[in-house]
Amino acid sequence: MSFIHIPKNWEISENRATPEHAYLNRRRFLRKIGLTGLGVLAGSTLACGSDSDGNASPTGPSDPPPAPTYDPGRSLTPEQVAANYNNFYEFSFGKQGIGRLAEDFQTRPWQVEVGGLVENPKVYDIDDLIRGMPLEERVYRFRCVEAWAMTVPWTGFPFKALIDAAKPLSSARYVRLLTFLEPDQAPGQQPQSRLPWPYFEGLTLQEAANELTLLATGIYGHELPMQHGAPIRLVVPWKYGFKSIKSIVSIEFTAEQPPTFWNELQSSEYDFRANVDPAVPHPRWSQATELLIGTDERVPTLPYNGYGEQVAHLYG
Ligand SMILES: Nc1nc2c(c(=O)[nH]1)N[C@H]1C(S)=C(S)[C@@H](COP(=O)(O)O)O[C@H]1N2
Ligand SMILES: [Mo]
Repeated sequence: MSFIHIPKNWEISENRATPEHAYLNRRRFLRKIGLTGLGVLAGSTLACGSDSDGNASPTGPSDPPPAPTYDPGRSLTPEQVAANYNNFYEFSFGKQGIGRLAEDFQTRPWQVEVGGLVENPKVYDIDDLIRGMPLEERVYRFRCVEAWAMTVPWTGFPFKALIDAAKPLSSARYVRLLTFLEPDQAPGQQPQSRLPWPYFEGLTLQEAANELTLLATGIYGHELPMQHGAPIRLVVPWKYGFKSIKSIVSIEFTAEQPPTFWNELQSSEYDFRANVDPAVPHPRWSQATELLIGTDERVPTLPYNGYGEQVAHLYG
C-alpha cells in the first residue's frame, strides 16, 4: 500500500496547520505508526498557495491559486480551547473538563466491527486499522448545531478507504455507526440518564464515500484525546457536529436508513440529514451566524458549512 497522495485544496502546509510545539509531537506520532519518510508528509507540504486566513500567499508564481471554498479561511482554534469545549454526553452534559472526567477511560484494546451488507465483514483491532489505512492531515471547519464553530487539524483516513476494503453489496444504501456502551466507565451512560445509549448515527453510503468524509484517529498532530472521541471518530464537516459520532465500535452497512440518537430524542430539531444551512433556523435559535470558540467573533454561517462544491451534488 502506498501512502503517497495528491494534496487537495483543503490540506494546508503542515507547519501552518499545526502549532510549532505540536508539530514535533506529530512527527513522533507518525513515526510511531510508521509514516515518517513516506509521502504523506512530503505531500502535505506541497499543498500551499493560501495561508490559514484564506489569503493568497506571495511566495511564487508556481503556487496554485487559492481555493476559498476548501480553505478553512479562518485561523486554527487553539488546541487548548478545542480540548476544553466538547460535547460528549457519555461523560457529561457540560462542555468543560471532559478530558479530566474521561481520563481513566480505556481505549485499548479496542475493536471496530465492520459488517452488515458487505462482502468482507471484519473485526479490526484499532492499531491494525490505523496502520493499514492511508492517514492524512486535514484542516476542517466544524460547526455544532448549537451555533458555535471551531477549525481544527484532524489526522485520519477517508471513510472511502474502509468502504473499498469492506466491499458493500449492491443492496447497501446506508452506514450505521455506534459508540461504546460502558456505563461503569462513562457516567453519562448510567441508566438514570434515560438516554437511548449507546450513541448511534448514520449516513447514506454516498455521503460516507464522499471525499470529505473522514474517520479521524488524531487531532493537532497527535492521537485523539478522549474528549475528542478516541480512538476513532467520524468527521463530516458539512453537517452539524452531532453527526460526527465519537469513539466508534461498529460500522454496519444497511439497506434501510438507520435511526439516529438525536433524531430519536427530538425529531423536530435534529433530522437525519443535518446539513449545515444558515437559512433554516433551529426551532429554538437562528443558524445564520456562528461563534468562533475562543474568540468573541460571530461570523456568517455558510451553506454546507462552506463545502458545497464537494457535496451539493449529493442532494440534487
Ligand atoms: N458518542 C458521541 N459522539 C458525539 C457526541 C456525543 O455526545 N457522543 N456529541 C456530538 C456533538 S453534538 C458534537 S458538536 C461533536 C463535538 O466534537 P468535539 O468535542 O470533538 O468538538 O461531537 C459529536 N459526537
Ligand atoms: Mo453539537
